[in-house]
Amino acid sequence: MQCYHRRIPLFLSAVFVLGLARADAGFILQSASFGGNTYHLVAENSLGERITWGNAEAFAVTLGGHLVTVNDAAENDFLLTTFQALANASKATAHPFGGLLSMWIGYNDAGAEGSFLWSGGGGTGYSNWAASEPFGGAPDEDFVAILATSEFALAGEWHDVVSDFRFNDVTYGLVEVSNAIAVPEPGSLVLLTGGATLLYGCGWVRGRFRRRRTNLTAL
Ligand SMILES: [Ca+2]
Ligand SMILES: [Ca+2]
Repeated sequence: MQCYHRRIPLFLSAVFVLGLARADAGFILQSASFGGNTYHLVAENSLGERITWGNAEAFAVTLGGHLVTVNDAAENDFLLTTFQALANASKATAHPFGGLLSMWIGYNDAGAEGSFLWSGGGGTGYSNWAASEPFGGAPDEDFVAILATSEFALAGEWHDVVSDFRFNDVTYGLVEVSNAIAVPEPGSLVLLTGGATLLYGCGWVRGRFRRRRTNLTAL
C-alpha cells in the first residue's frame, strides 16, 4: 500500500495559489436550484461587471461545474425568468451605456467553426437559436448566450457572440453545478473520515515498520 499524504500539502498549496490568481475573475451574483442542480449567475467581480465566456467557464470549473448545458425548454425558461432581472439591474449599474444584454451558456464552436459543443457535455440536441442565428458575423463569434431582453430577437432566444466586448455586448455567465458534486452527502463525510483515518494509519504502520527494521539492524 502506498501513502500519499506527503503530497497533500503540495496539492493544497497549488490550489491556494490558483485561487489567489483568479480572485477577481468571477463573482456569484445570484444562485437558485432547478431539477436537482444548482445554478449561479456570475459576473467578473462584485461590482457586477460583465465577464468573458472564458473567464466565466474557468470560474464555473472552480465552483465544481461548467457554464450551463441547456437540455430543454423548461431549463431555458427557468434560466431566463430566474436570472434576467438581476442581469438587467447589474447592467444598469455597471454598464449603463452597454449594448445587448445576454447570459453565457456552455455552447460554443471555438474548436471547429460551425460545430457547436457544450463545455460541460450532456447535451440533448435541444437549441433555441433566434431566427438567422448562429450568425457568425466575425470569425471569433464562437460563444453562445441567451438574450436577457427582447432586442433584435425575443428574450430567451440564443445568439453567438464574440467574447472580448468589442461590439459592446454586456454578458454575464450562467453556471450549472450538479448537486451530487456540490453538496457532500453524509456517506461522503464517512468516506472522508475513513480516508483521513487510513492516511493516519498508513503513517503509523510505516513508523512501526521503521522501528522494527531499526531494531533488527541493531541486533
Ligand atoms: Ca442542464
Ligand atoms: Ca462561430
